[in-house]
Amino acid sequence: MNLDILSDRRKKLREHLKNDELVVIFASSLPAYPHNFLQSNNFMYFTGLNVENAIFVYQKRKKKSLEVVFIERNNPKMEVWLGKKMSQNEAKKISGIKQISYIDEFEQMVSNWLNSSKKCMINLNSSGLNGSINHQQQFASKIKQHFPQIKIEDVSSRMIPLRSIKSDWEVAQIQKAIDVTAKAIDEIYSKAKPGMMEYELEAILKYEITRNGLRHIGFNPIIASGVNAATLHYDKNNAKIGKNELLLMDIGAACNNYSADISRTFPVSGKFTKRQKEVYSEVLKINKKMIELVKPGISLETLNKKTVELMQESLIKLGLIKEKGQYKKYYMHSVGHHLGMDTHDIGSKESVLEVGSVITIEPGIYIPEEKIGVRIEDDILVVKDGYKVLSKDIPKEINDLES
Ligand SMILES: [Mn+2]
Repeated sequence: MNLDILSDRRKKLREHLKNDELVVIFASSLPAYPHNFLQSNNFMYFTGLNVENAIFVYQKRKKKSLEVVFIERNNPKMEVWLGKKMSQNEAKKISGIKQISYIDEFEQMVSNWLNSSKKCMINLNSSGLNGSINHQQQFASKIKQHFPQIKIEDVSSRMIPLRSIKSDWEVAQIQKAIDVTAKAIDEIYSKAKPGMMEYELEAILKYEITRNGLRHIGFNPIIASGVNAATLHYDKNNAKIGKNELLLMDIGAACNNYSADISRTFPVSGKFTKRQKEVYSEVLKINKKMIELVKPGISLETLNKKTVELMQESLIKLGLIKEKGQYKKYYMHSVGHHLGMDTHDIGSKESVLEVGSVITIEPGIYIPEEKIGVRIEDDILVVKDGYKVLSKDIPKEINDLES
């Protein structure tokens, strides 16, 4: 990764801080076997380091800001088991951060900096009162005990203005994730047959993603046939695919922590029934109309309202509802979200789109009593004169899906 990209991000962070404010961002820990390590997005964003148990510290100072990464020391006795730890020099080279210290020095050094701070921002990653306490939450409660005068804040609010506008490099990572997902979808289109298990298609997805050079998926894939497609977060993927059923897949590879998020729905037997075609056509029409509305200055909220209007018309036309107010029975989610390092990326629902925003457009109609669930989801980049569909090459026309 280009060192200029990383140092630009840290410079931008500086613009969003007051003097002496401290930012402390913890890397992910190494998970238990299998070691499918996925770095914390905010840590990755500023350091580019794929190293576990590290900590990034930033303090805005009048002249030159403080930038330090703390990493684990190499333990020669453990080398034969786990390999060598990243060295200070390697960390310096990859991140462009000059000061690399060791984790065992963290508490003493950070105490000095806390002495001059009024506020400390941490990637708390709270998982609620019933979740386990992570390292950063332990650190936060230590600060509360030793430095009760310091205000602690979650770092997310400072990350929104930085991460919600994507650079060319970031768009290229999302595009790569989409292109690999597209290859997997092509394979699924050609190999899916009635009688197969949903997880066989999940296996094709994971095989194609790995074979094409990406090691992570963005989120648990949804491969849902028939009535399962009407369960929004279905991810059991363990049912047998019936004859004449529709299959809804909501899937995405990840490239350098940037996720694709694509939904496609198709007839596994190769032909839509008359009713399936009616429902699919309405969703496709709304998908296209909503994409055309994407442009700088429009808010996700406005897009949501417009989608509801179109849905109400379609659901009445399909004979599913009589009054507009009943639409939630068949369409109950929002039309899209920001897409980036998190599949549901940071950014509020009220946020107004800007050049460089990346969002999803994903209308859907779900009719469990007819065993039909249809969602068509594309990934859209906001550009100066409107939109660019990053997933435009993934077939969604009825003719293409039937051939
Ligand atoms: Mn989505």
